[in-house]
Amino acid sequence: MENLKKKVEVLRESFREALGSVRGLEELEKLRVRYLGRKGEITLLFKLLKELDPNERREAGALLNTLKEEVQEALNLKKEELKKARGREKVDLTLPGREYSLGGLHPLTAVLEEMIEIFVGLGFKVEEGPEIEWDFYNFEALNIPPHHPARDMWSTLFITEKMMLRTHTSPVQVRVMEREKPPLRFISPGRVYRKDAFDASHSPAFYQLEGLYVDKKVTFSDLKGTLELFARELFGSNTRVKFVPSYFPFTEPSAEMSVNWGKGWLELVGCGMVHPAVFNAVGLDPDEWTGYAFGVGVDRVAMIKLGIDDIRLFYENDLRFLRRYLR
Ligand code: FA5
Repeated sequence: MENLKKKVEVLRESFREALGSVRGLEELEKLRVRYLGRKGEITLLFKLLKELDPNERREAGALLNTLKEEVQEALNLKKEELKKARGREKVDLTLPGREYSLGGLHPLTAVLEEMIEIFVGLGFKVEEGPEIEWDFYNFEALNIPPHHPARDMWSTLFITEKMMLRTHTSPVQVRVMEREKPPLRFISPGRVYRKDAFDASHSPAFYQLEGLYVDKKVTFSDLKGTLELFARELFGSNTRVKFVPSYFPFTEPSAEMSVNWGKGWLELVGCGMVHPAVFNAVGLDPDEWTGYAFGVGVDRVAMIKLGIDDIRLFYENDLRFLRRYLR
């Protein structure tokens, strides 16, 4: 009898241990067979009952039954637990992995950054100006008084009578010259707005990159040389450019630089020598200072660079288009 009691204790202990390390339903079934199966350890103990005398048999039987029930119950509980866990963790290992996109630069941003790098390499600093601008900076200080016909060329959205969405980056010229004494050499990239048609080569919101160089004895050849160099750096050393006389109220003489892009010439840059009236507006003596200024159409540059013939592609946010130019 004592012997049997000990065996029951040992079995109870070993079962507990084994149950603790069960990881799945299959293992659990094996455990059940090992203890309660036809040849299971508990089942075999019941067979020993015969060998005991009748008095002891009762007590031993009760002992074994308790053990059997305990084990059965523990097995049932564990089974429920494992089933629940399996429901929670239904992992389909055949599913393809999830793709996380890191994103990239918009083609306009990428081209703009390349342009900035070229000018920084030539010694230009980078300045910023506001997109909502005063009439004074966008027009008046640039020698475009009220009712000047040039205002029609740059019609835009007005916020108040004196405040508007800037039509070009040239107001930054005025802001910097008001603030700092020459010599000055900077570029200023940014977004500008116009009441323009949305067609293949025009957008009502687009990007410009302004440039200003003010020093003593700056000449038109300095301007030409710099812009030609810029075009060749950007489009390759065989690039052909041409300067055509033009008119801007804030430069004199004025020109436009076009670049040949295979299918013809595209006007990319407005430029010229800083007009004396602009120097006067910012309190610089036009007899002492000279300068050149230019404004590059960033979108047009990007069109040539990427071989695109419709500016609207940049603003449609069609991922199939944008992905082709991700860098
Ligand atoms: C100007 O805006 C002058 N501020 C440029 C300038 C700066 C001249 C400094 C002299 C000295 P213009 O309006 O031509 O100029 O515009 C400059 C460039 O912007 C054009 O050559 C063209 O490449 C681009 N551009 C003009 N309008 C649009 C538009 N609607 N969509 C896209 N690009 C445009």
